[in-house]
Amino acid sequence: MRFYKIQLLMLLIALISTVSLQAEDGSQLWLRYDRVSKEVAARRTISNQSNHVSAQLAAQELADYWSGQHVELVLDNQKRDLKDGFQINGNHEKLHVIAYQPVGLLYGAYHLLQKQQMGKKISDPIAIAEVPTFDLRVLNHWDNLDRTVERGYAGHSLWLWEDLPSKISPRYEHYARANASIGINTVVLNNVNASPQILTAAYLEKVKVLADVFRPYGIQVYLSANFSSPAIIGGLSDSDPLRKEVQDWWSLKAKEIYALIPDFGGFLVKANSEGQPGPQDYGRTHADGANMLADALKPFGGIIMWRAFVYNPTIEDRAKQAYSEFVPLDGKFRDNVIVQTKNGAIDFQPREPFHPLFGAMKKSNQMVEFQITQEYLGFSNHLVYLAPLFKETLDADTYAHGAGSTVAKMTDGTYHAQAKSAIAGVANIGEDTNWTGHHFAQANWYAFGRLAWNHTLSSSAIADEWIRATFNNEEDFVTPVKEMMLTSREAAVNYMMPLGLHHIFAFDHHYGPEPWGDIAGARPDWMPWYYHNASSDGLGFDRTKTGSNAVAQYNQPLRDIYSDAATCPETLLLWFHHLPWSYSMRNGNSLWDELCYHYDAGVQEARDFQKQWNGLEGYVDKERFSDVQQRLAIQAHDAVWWKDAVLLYFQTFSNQPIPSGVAQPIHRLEELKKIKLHLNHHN
Ligand code: GCW
Repeated sequence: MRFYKIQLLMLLIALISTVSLQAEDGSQLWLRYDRVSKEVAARRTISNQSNHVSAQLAAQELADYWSGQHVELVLDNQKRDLKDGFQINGNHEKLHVIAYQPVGLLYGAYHLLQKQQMGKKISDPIAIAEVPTFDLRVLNHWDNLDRTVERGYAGHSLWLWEDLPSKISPRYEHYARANASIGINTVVLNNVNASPQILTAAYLEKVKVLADVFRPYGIQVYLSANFSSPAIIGGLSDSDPLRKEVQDWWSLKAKEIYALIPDFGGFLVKANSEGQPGPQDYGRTHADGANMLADALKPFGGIIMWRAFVYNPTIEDRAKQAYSEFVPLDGKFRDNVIVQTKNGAIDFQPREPFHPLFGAMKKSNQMVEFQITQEYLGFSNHLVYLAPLFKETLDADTYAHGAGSTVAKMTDGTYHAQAKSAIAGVANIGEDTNWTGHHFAQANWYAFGRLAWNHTLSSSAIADEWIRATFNNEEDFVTPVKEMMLTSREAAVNYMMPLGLHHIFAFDHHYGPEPWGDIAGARPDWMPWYYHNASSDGLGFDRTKTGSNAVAQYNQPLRDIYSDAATCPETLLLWFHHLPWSYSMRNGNSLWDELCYHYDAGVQEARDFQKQWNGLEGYVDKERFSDVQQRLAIQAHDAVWWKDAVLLYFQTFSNQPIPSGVAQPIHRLEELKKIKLHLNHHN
């Protein structure tokens, strides 16, 4: 009898595991909750007094998927300090999820479901409180109205503008739910290279429909605004921000928008950057432009996110330009303007020092913009887990208010009271079935959301949650996959641009290596040589006093640390210094040899990912297993391409052999130079 029982149990386990290894297409993301049985549902109650739609959603999610104890959802209007967070109190019999805002109940519900998914026991008694570190947790979509996505690698845009407003894709709600489950509460629907058409009445009707779908999930909609909209769609003679007619146009536009979407968030603006129009077209400043829009939205509680990504082909080092333009404007922005600055001073490179503006604009609201989509990190072909990159910036010390003034604290309201603190990430989401192209790119969307909610979480803890939710809880799977994820960013830096090298990508599409790139007549600051400065006497960009002096934009002691090659972190060495090929690194290797070792290590790491993944076949459904396997092969192949291209090219300057411990190139430089990828800029 007993034997029989064990057999039955084994059969059951086998059955369950084949069921869980059923084909999966990734469409469910990390939300692979099991629906509870009728029996379980009858055993526990989910109670909710509120008729607010977000509270009801919370109750519904728990009713469908929560297999634990009784839960009571409680809105408490005394608990202002919780903001949109939640508290969970109780014991093994009953839990109370308490929130100040209805959406807090929804976040609390997802918290419980996530713990359940991870196989985590809820401690008894339990008393936790979570208050998000940033108020606005923002996705920036670079989606165009023709449904191409700038720097998007997961297919076309999710927004079916042609079908809207009458036809509503079910994916809009799936998208909102996924965001809510990780706390993302703000989305900018369209590309910062903005079509003015988005602000026409016809498009606003469509935007309203999306806002209505997102609202129950606590998500507010923003739009990217083209600064020339008054002239282009309003028929005005110009868009000068100091002209009354222009100001009135924006005020009326604001009125029109808020009549349709009462909780509309505001505008994101890319102005006087890469050819976009802006206030400087009329001799006005960024503050003039931002404040004019801020005044138009102020009566409705709207916010302007004004980008600091500005640079022109002048003789000033590109890395210095945003600081030069924005620091003189510090303190001149309205309180409903937030200056949105990319994490680094150039452009979402595999590694950059943090942007010096974060440590300099002490009297302005600031927010970080990260890039979740992998424009410079292998598109959706490479497995690169970005939480370590995000953390590197957030945890970087700006020394603006003495030691400990991290970028996170400079933007989360710790030092500068912001009406709303915020953080943004450029989305990697498209209409691909699995949303992000690479199954592991889902982890970057997830990680951005989790860090926006709590920037003190570790990359490892976030990876752990994501792997368990997205795949399974088997330790023999979770441990190696986590290790792979945690080393992947450094691996990419190694095979693409180690030791502070940057922007040596192929022109325009930014996928492969092109350190030799030079297009006659093109902007120097779009050419790789501008950044690497390779010559027979050495490599790197001198940003010390003897060079562009970009180091002066950092607070002490960073200025001194970065200025001296002996104290500059070696990870940033060639960002700040131009050094001879024979320069002696801290481990005694010459710069040239060290460069070779880094590229070689990158290749080895990419190959290790393949091996590690191959050993995990039994733990993942076939579909996702082989999709990831194929992309890892591309990644390993690309790593060799990068290594050979960069080393062979720089060797023409260093005139030194590749050290014996490093695999010799398998390509010839002349062949590599002929490779021309015709990758669509937009897709
Ligand atoms: O990195 C560059 C991208 C552009 C992008 C720009 C920006 C939206 O290559 O595609 O345009 O940054 O952030 O404005």
